[in-house]
Amino acid sequence: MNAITYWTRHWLLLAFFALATGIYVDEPLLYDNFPSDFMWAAATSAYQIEGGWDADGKGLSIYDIWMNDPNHVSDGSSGKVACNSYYFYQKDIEALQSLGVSHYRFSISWARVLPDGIGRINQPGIDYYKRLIAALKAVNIEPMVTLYHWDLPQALESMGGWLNPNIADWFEEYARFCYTEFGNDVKYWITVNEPWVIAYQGYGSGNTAPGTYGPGTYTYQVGHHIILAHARAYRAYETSFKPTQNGKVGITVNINWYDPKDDQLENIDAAERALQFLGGWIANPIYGTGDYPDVMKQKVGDKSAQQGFNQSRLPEFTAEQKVLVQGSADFFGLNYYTSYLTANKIQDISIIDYGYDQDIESYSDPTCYQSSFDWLTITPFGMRKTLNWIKDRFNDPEIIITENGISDRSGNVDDMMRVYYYKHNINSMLKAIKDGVRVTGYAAWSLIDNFEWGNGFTQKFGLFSINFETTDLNRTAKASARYYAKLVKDNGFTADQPCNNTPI
Ligand code: PNW
Repeated sequence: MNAITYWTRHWLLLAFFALATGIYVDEPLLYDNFPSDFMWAAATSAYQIEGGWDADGKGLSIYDIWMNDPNHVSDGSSGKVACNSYYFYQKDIEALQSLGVSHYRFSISWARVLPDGIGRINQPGIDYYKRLIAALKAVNIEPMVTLYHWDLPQALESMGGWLNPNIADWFEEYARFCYTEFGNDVKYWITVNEPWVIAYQGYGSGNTAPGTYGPGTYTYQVGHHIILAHARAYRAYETSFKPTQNGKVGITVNINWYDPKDDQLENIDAAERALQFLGGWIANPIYGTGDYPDVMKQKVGDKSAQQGFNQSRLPEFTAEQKVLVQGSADFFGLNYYTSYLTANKIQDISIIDYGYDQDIESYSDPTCYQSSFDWLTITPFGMRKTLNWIKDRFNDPEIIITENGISDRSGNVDDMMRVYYYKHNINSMLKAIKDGVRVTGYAAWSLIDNFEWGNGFTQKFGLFSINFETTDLNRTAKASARYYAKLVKDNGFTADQPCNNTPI
């Protein structure tokens, strides 16, 4: 039997087996390269790594307050010290250097530079980010900076936080301040990380800071204010900074993939609806029509009426706001982690909740590998599908993957599951690029094991491990760090690795 016949038969058999049993089968890897200017990165966020929670005049953020309550963290810990990057940032840079990445995605702690959110500045906080940026550039690593990764200054929360429409003014002031201080050295800005988490968890379920409850009302109002604040920060850059600084500004949206659980039309529609509620909610105003997706306007509008509201719980953009918002991004930041199966399910009308507004049910495919997080299974195929979906729905934007990664609880350095995750997700991204999706960069989440919000130090996403029992908090490379470094060095997939030169 010649090789072609062998492989054809092999794949037919595998496909038959997969269809007959419903078992998920790896797609063959594509051995090819990324564009030569592709940006490789690793990512972190301020509260999760910096520590120095009250150092040198830093103001308090909503997470400093929230994490003071040990009931809010599964291991009773907090981010007071975390990876101590406020003092140990050189250790992070050494880790980045050993990966060979061209970019580092980190976030600025708003309260570290503007302790009250607006007005008064904190020079030592500014100096910290200047030292970090200078040290990165000294070793040819470009900063990719998130302005807001959830740590709102408490002084602004005391005035209503993201529920106060004035947040658009406050955020523009903060953004202008950062462009002025750091903009000569920063070419990629991400305004807000994952509006969905802020709106639905922070001000919806109230499961995370600031812990405000309003799942069917505040959620949409906060989403609205985030979109407007983002747009103001974008326009400020466009008019006052871009001509001299020449950078790009985008926003990061978290989208997981939703497949229909079968080929029934109502379930196909349900999967698209889930994607529109999760991703389209933020992306359609900015990258699409300047307005919320039709399916959201219709579902939330109809339900609001039935529930006795005199207007939709989903706010409306004025004509002026649509102009402000539409096209307010130079790239699309995507955080992609996992995929779900979806079915249509008409939900109880008495429950006023963004989740119930969607009339869906979704669950993880039990045949996929499970991480240590219940929401995260390994579904690399969803990466390619999500990227193509974004291209098709939102006018073919430049896309930067700003997060992608997997957690375990052991933190072991022989982390085969993470190697598998990165290999197949990055390969799926490569296939999307070959499909014609304009992906220009990729950031692995995360550079180092860090403070995973309500799960404290129990969920580990790092390419580098940290023993949090020690005071030196040294960063130790895991097998995944070595795997990622090779991928970055080769700028793609080569078939030269032992045990890795077969199609699977
Ligand atoms: C991201 N989901 O949040 C955040 O940007 C990071 O700060 C965080 O450490 C990382 O994911 C890992 O959790 C997400 O439910 C939160 O699909 C929830 C989801 C996805 C991302």
